[in-house]
Amino acid sequence: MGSVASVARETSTRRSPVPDTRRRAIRDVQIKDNVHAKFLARISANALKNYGSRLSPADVGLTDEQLVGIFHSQVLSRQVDRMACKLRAANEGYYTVGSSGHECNAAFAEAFRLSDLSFLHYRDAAFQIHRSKEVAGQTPGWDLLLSLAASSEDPIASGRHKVLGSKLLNIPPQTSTIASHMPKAVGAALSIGLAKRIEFTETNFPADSVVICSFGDASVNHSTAQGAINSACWNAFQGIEVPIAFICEDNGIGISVRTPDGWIRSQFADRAALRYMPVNGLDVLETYKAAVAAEDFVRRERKPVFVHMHCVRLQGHAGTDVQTSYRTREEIDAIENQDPLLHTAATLIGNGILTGDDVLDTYNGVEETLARMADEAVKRPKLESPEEIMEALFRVPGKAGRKRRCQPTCAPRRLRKTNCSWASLSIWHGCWAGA
Ligand SMILES: Cc1ncc(C[n+]2csc(CCOP(=O)(O)OP(=O)(O)O)c2C)c(N)n1
Ligand SMILES: [Mg+2]
Repeated sequence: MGSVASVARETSTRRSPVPDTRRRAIRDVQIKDNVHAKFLARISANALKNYGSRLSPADVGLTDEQLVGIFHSQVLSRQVDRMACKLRAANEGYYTVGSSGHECNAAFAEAFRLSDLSFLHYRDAAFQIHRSKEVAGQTPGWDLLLSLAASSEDPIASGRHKVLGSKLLNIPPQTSTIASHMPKAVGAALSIGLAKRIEFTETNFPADSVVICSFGDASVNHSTAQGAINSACWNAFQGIEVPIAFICEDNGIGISVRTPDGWIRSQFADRAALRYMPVNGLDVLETYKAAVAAEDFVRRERKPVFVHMHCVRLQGHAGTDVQTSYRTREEIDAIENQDPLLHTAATLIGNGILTGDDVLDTYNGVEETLARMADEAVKRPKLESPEEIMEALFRVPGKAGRKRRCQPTCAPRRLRKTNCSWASLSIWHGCWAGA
């Protein structure tokens, strides 16, 4: 145990890691980034022979503008990941688990409704960014930077952890504890039908809402995931409404442990009361097509669907991960060559929607803007004391001028008599996220 003085020193270092006078502009921070270098080189040289979709936007019912919008969300997500690494290198950021390689999940945000509660995998920044475009005044890039910099102004965790989430976007915040969100998601899906059965109308969600629940291929092995999926199937099997879209983002690995080839398919392709839909999650048009089919099925049938989205994990588990300790350089190179952003860019260029220069302008422009924002985000206030950290968790109603609108026990008496879990009913009631 350190002395009081050393603890105080450590605490003050944590509060203000980089004095203002020694701050470097984030844009000047250099990081090793092969994926970025390959993206720039291939777009600049128009070396896109191996990239792009066999489909056109019209084939899947997307306008050119919609596809450009999805690409922009993918680019912003990618550049946030790059900024996270730069912030870490400058000792200004505290989290580098990114979304690179998973960016086609933006297609699910396009296909589903804003009012569909979405319990997201921690690699779903592109989904959140894309959904944010449906609500005026959203600032997803700024919010994510505040979260990375652990600022108390981060709107979802107030500087406690980097999490995705937004009450306005109907994305309940998640911890990084794998699969922990899945029982909540199933509970929320069950509560949609339950609310109708008991004529519970105190909700802002439409009666035909569905729930989205995404997760990784290794997370599926967690007992929490197994229990959640089993529970969804068990209920659906006997005709109970469980409108949930499970999206398994299969990048073939969990930290450094490989998922055996065919494992996910073997577990979920032929399961009672679960519709299985595999998709190439590197191809944004294929992904959108599958997302539309899944959305249509789950909304109409009110039964669970399992979308198996094959993707890659670029840049390791986190920016600090040394992939070479468990993968050969050849493997890493082959994975980097499957960058979904290159596929989307090639699709846009191949369909005459954007030129290579347009793509580079978007990519570089987003980076430039984010870097300027990052310089400001690191200066925003941080939590200063244990009391501040705990304050939001144990806030006394009415104290500090901010009343909690809902407590776990606030549900009407008739709901307390049901078997439905409190957590899912309070989610359905709309009182999560400290509202
Ligand atoms: C309950 C729990 N156990 C272990 C971990 C450590 N952990 C973090 S991510 C991860 C692997 C997740 O892999 P996957 O589900 O495939 O998602 P990916 O990171 O590949 O997208 C593990 C084991 C954790 N966060 N929570
Ligand atoms: Mg994985």
